[in-house]
Amino acid sequence: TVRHRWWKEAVVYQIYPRSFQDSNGDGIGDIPGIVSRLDYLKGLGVDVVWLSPHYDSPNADNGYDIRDYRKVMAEFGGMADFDALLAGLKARGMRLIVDLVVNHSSDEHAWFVESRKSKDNPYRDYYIWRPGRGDGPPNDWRSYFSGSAWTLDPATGEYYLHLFADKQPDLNWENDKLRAEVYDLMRFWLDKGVDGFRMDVIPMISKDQAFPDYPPEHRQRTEYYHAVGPRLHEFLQEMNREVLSKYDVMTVGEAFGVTPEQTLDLVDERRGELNMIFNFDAVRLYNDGHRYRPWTLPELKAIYTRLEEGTGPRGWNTVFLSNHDNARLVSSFGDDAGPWRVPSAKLLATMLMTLHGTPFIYQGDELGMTNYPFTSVEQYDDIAVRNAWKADVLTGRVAAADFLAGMARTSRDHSRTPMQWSAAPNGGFTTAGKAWLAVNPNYPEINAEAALADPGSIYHHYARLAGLRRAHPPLVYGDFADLAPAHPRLFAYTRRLGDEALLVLLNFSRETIDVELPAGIEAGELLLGNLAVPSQAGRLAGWEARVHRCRRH
Ligand code: ISL
Ligand code: CA
Repeated sequence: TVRHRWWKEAVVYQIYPRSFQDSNGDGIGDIPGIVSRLDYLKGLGVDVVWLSPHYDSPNADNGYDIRDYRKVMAEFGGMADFDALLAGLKARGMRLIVDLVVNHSSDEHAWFVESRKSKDNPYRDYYIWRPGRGDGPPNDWRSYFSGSAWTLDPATGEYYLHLFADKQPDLNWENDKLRAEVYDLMRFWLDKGVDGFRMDVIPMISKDQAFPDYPPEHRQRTEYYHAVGPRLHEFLQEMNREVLSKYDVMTVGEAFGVTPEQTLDLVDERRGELNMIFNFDAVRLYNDGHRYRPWTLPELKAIYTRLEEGTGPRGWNTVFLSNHDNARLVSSFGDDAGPWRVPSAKLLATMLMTLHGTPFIYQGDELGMTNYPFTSVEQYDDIAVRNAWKADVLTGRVAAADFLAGMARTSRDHSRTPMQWSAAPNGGFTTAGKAWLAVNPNYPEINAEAALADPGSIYHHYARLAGLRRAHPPLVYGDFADLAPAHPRLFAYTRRLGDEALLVLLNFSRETIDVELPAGIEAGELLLGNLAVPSQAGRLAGWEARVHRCRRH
């Protein structure tokens, strides 16, 4: 039997602070802005907020490059604002998890400033330094933001490793002192009362100390090489023993490069590592290295079955299809054109909130916010886009039109445009003339004020789904079974716990379809649908989603 835990029952909402709500008119979202929106989150049915990095940072990668792990980013406010956020959430019965970015720091972190000074500096081994090979870097590892993962530092003539930007040097987890520092900074935030961590690219912290070139099978998708290094499980068990086990907290690892088969070792409750991870298979279905890849429903469904089987009763999954690193939910997995946007966004909400695992809602998806109509490279802010443009387009390797077509479907900036709060200028995000990243021009139609006023809105559908989850334990703890894995349009599944089973029916297309269920399974009472007038039993209208009691005989 599965153990009951608050974080299994929770609905999590991700806030990207730069883009959530500006309170002081500088065009940048901030913590007081978040505090002013806590009732909005409570009304949505949120239990836990995950805050993307709020730490002091020079913002080479919007806060994923941390200069001081114990300081709040000045643009976001100060520690008093952070404390007010935590208190405001707790007062409303919600919890807060923060981002832990410890595969790398900023090159402006005091440790790195010291580390690069000399080969015998006491902080030298906080980072990963190697001499070059011939005239070049130590090996063929590549940065996820284009180019080599090694940068030559003139001060000592050695290269430092950075799997991300050159301003994000990788920390050296082989060093006991570094690990002790990380555990210390974790305690700092836990002692303040935060309820856990989302851990950035955590499977990449352990590196093969031979630093070999990529094995041929991992040259394309290098994340499958960098994840799960030789000492990963040892480090995570140590972190759990030293820190996590002493608090009642939740942890979710960003498991870029971890397969469903490798997942249980990270989240098995007997092993004492993490509670859950983000598996990337679903969210990356349409995104093949910045190129759009058409995906099919049977592929998506197969991923959920594979995760169910891979994780089993002693592990736990997450459910998410968007975040600050991916394009918008409704534009990627639904249909954001005209009349289909609202029903398809509600269908996706229904799926996220009824699959087996803790659901993560990304800010703005509860409004059905869409991809931004980017047309030129200058409109993008993301370092991933800007570096790839230089590395691929300016060198003639990729045609500009192809690059832009790919980014128009996959760029991270689609999800980073500001929240659309109202029909006021800049969507009510800021009173500044200009937000740090342009607001989507569809804000007069798509905004929170309109959603709150409309009982049929996507926002209110999420709230009803959160209520349904709370009322029906099978939606949290029940097994998942896909009833029609090969069907190209229908996703039909049951969630069963003991004698109680629910049936979820989703039509991933504009066409009306017949629901073909296996013998012995029937739709019972309708608990929640996404259309004002649900279709008759046995049918689903275009993008219709329904949750029924399940009758079996
Ligand atoms: O989005 C990507 C590249 O455009 C991914 O490769 C992404 O970098 C990867 O999923 C790791 O993401 C996390 O770490 C990065 C940071 O840029 C992302 O925002 C973060 O979620 C480096 O800290
Ligand atoms: Ca601000």
